[in-house]
Amino acid sequence: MANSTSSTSSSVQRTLILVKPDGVRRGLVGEVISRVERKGYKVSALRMLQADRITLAAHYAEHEGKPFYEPLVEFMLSGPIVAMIAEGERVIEGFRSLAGTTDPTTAAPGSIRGDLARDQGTKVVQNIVHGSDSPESAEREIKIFFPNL
Ligand code: DAT
Ligand code: MG
Repeated sequence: MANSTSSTSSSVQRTLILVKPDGVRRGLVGEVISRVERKGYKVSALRMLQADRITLAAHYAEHEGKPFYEPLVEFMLSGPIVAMIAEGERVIEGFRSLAGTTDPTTAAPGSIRGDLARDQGTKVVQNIVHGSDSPESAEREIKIFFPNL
């Protein structure tokens, strides 16, 4: 078989997940990890860190110049974050689905953002988690937070 259902082709992926400062402050690290694990993905690396501006500028390069960019960086500097790598078939879209859409007000109930976050009236949306949005982003972002992996 030459298509994607071939038993010899592999769609195992890696994605970068961040629990943002709001998630850490609210004690939701375990909840996020638990949802990732219950879905069946493997957490293959995990670290807690205080991000710095250089790291965040690299991570959020695509958003530089947008109105929410500075508030986003300030928010991400406001406390420790947890970075992890999750692995599994189609984990990139799978985790984006677990996370829910960007705006927590309308993110689907059942998703991390839909269940656990809401608009706080801040300039930047605070929505608990980050998840890579493509294989290219995933590999780029993993290198930023896990340079040896
Ligand atoms: P996502 O995190 O769903 O991939 P994104 O990459 O477009 O969303 O944006 C990064 C973060 O910036 C997002 O999680 C929350 C914040 N954000 C995005 N768009 C915003 C907006 N229009 N106003 C305020 N904050 C925003
Ligand atoms: Mg994004």
